[in-house]
Amino acid sequence: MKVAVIGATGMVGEVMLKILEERNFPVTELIPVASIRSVGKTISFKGKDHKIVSLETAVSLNPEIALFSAGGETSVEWAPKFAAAGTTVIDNSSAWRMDTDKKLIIPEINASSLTKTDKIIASPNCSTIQMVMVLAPLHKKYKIKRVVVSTYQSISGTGVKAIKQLENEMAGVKGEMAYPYPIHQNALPHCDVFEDNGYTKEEMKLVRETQKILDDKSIAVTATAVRIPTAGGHSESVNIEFENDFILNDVRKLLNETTGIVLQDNPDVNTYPMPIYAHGKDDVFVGRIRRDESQPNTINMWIVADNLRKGAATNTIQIAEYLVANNLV
Ligand code: A2P
Ligand code: 11C
Repeated sequence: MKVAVIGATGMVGEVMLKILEERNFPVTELIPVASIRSVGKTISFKGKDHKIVSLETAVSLNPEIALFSAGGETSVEWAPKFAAAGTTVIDNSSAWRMDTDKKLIIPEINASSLTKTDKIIASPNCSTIQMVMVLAPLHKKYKIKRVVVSTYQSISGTGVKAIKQLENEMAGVKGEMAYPYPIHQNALPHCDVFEDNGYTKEEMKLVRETQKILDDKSIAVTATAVRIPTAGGHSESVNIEFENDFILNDVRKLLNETTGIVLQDNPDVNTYPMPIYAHGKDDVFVGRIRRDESQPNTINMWIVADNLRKGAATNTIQIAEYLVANNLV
């Protein structure tokens, strides 16, 4: 496969390259793409240097697959150009997720809906992926009525600028700010921009993308997204109300048996998911599973995943793997 990685020098792009290597994705030719600032520089892939090219050059090279992670604007403009040239685009930005003609895919859940005609495929937002990985098997068994989620999101979700801001603040150095306030020793109830309804875009992604992936508009979701000064992954406190009652140990067993989920739930020995353990891993970790004693058929849990891996690069590459395995490219 001729594979273009759009945004190859970015935080997610770099992880994409690493994962393509790790999982031995059948890359016969790699086409790394970044902004004009980076064209001509080299990146290393499988021990060899590769020259970064422009988007124009990449389209003309006719890759079979293009993995996009260079921001929404680049995807809006360029994904259709690649698709028109016959390339299958898998897009990690928010550009196409809610487009009614585009599929929003978490491979473990809904990859079977993909066909050869899907030329632009969207990968969900990081905080959505880790939550819906856990919600999907529970919805199937107990039918979800309502979800209340609060996130504790890593600064790596914002990009290099945010990591630099934290480093500067910790070193007491003045520098460019990724956030409107200090992030060191702070918590910002503000991820992405505010919408007219008073929620942030990140919060509304959790609502809209969940309903689309689970193909069920009746699931009520309400979210509060918070940025905290951690680097390894996003954490989420999730309260789920079901139509039907459950036995706690059945829930644990179901999640433990679900591919892509790791159960870390033993309070007796302080076992629960944390970003420092999820960092660098492709699984979604779930723990602190307990009955919500304030109302019937309701459960609380804590979900953690590496936002740059399963939340972004890994999910995108798993979609590509599914396409290759099923002869859809
Ligand atoms: P560059 O490194 O040349 O700026 P991050 O989200 O971590 O900041 O990374 C964004 C990625 O998207 C980088 O690889 C960046 O390249 C790339 N990028 C940003 N703007 C464009 C653009 N207009 N065309 C192509 N790539 C872009
Ligand atoms: C964050 N979820 O951590 C973001 C990063 O919609 O793809 C990715 C933004 C997106 O803030």
